[in-house]
Amino acid sequence: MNSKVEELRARFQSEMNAVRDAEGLEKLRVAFLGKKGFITDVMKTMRDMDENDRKEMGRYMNEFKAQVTQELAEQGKKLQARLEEEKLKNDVRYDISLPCESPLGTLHPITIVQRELEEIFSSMGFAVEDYAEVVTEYDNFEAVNVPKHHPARDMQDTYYLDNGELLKTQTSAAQNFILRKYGAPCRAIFPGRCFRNEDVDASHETTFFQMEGMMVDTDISISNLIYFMKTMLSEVFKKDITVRLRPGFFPFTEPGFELDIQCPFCGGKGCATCKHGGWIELCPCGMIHPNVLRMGGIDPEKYTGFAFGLGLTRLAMMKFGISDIRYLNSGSLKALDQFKTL
Ligand code: FA5
Repeated sequence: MNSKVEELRARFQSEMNAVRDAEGLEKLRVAFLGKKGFITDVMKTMRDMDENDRKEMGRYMNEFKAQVTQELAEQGKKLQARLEEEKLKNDVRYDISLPCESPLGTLHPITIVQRELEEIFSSMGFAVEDYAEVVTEYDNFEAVNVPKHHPARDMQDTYYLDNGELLKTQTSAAQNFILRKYGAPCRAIFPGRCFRNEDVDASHETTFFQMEGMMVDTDISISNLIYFMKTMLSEVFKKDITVRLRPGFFPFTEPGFELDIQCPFCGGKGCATCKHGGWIELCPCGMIHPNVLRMGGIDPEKYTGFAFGLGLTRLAMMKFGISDIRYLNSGSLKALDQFKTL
């Protein structure tokens, strides 16, 4: 009797050793545990046995059945684990042992200059602020003394949303927010992306960056403005920079200026970068208009301040000798890859 079970056990072991996959394992299960399997067959023959033999055989068969069930389950787990291992091995995404061949990225030239400026101004006690790209008409125009129908709006046509908000045309759109946030005295810079409905050419984009700065305190004068501009530009170009102010009109300044720098490339002698004039127009600025201070909750009788709106994109172009603004938004790695070492 026992020999019958041992024969089955040996057969099971030999077939189990030959199993290579889940399909083979399932076939083995059906062959031994299925309704028409070997174990059922033997069980059926037990009906004709006398009681003692039937009991003995029943015990053997129950033990064998338990053994078969357990070994099938264990082998199932092993096969599953092997399958997953194979899958991982063949899946290159998970092969962390492969050498990394993707080239390292680099900071965008504008980001490089922006971070440099943030460091320079932080060291002079300025807070670095951020502001939204979608702003209200009030922020962008009214709060900086450009009422509805003012002709200055024509120069800054932009993209309007259905709800009346717009993509900001100038970082000056954050002036009111900054004045209200800090009150007086305050020193802050706020770089940001600006948008204008512009004919695109080598020096004009529809999307570009500016960096605005403001300083408000008692007795702030144009000398303070010149000092900070000169210090900042000398740091950026790593040499002493000569600046000059020309009158410029901005409704939010009184007086307003265009700040030019003596060309840092030819020292003012004239070259292609300064279009042979020796000077480069770089940074509109001025003393903050009393109306703007008032709208920002600051008493213009007590406080004065300066503001500037540096063309960050143009400064980055100048610093890195980039001849066409369109490279900067192009996503062209050929153009942008050169700044890897900076
Ligand atoms: C202004 O935007 C004023 N808000 C600046 C200002 C701030 C003046 C505070 C006084 C006080 P303007 O439109 O000139 O000014 O733009 C400032 C700078 O942004 C320009 O000198 C230029 O460098 C840059 N800029 C303007 N339009 C574009 C454009 N389409 N593409 C690239 N850069 C631009």
